[in-house]
Amino acid sequence: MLRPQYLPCILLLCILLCNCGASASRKTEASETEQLSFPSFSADSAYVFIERQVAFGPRVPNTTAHKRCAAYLSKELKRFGAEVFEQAAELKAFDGTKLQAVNIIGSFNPTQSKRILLCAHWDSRPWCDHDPEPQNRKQAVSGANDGASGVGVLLEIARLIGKQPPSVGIDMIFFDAEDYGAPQDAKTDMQDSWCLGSQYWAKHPHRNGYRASYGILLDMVAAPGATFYREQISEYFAPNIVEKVWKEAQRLGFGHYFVNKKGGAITDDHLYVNRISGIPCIDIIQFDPQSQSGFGHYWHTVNDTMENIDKATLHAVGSTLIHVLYKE
Ligand code: AHN
Ligand code: ZN
Repeated sequence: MLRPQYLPCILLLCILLCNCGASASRKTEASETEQLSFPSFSADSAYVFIERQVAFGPRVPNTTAHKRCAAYLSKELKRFGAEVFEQAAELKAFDGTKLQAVNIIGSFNPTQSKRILLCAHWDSRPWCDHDPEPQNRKQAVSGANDGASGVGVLLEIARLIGKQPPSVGIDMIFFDAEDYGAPQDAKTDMQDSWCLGSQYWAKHPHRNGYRASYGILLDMVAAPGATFYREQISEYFAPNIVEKVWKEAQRLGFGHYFVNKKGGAITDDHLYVNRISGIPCIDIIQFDPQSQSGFGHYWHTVNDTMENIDKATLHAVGSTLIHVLYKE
């Protein structure tokens, strides 16, 4: 039988239990609202954006495929409502070749002062110099993963932003001439022979005094089972952005892709955005400690094709970015 002296305790217990229930249901409501209010990233759509780029052929500067793809990328950004700048420049490659390069920039909500920069390179490498077969090494890379994947993810994000703008302004830059770097057997230290488009943009921003709160670079974001480690140049210049993105990825259940461990220090477009523009910028780049190059087995080989593009990887990267952007 219930003794009256226990009554206050039982009442207290009831109150506590009820409160727990209420906060649990509030939590579910919050995540449901989040699900409803954030657009959902379509990996199928990103896949098609990659396929279209690859269909032009290798996007090597000074080729027809390159010119046609530039027109396609500008047209898509405009279709999704961006203000588009095509920044053309003649850039000198390590071997003296003059590259007719173009950085393609799309601005969403251009009057908003809080801005985030999203970038990827859109050119492809003129040589498969890491191919195990010597006879393949003079061919250009198809660049499905190396180049087209980052741009594909960004075009899908552009499509979603066009339909439902986030509160921040977004600038997308598709950098040219990232992948014309000197092959490893070149005698001198040629670190700055890579990333020519981003070096040019950082020295000549499309708007005077351009600022963004931070930047995110995507490079090789579509290989099956890809792993993205916390890249060291990103950690040095933008540790809080690395933390924010990796934390969001873990929360969404993508911890197998976004490995919470230190990776390599990689010369990529973000280095120049950090060093020259002073905008803290991270790099989400495939890092595979098992492979010889560190960038996966298809890197700079004839196998960087659509067969090695994986929608599950695209989904992990795209969804993480959507959550980061719409929470700002
Ligand atoms: C270097 O190999 C020095 N950096 C890699 C940058 C890169 C090439 N990203 C894609 N292709
Ligand atoms: Zn490359």
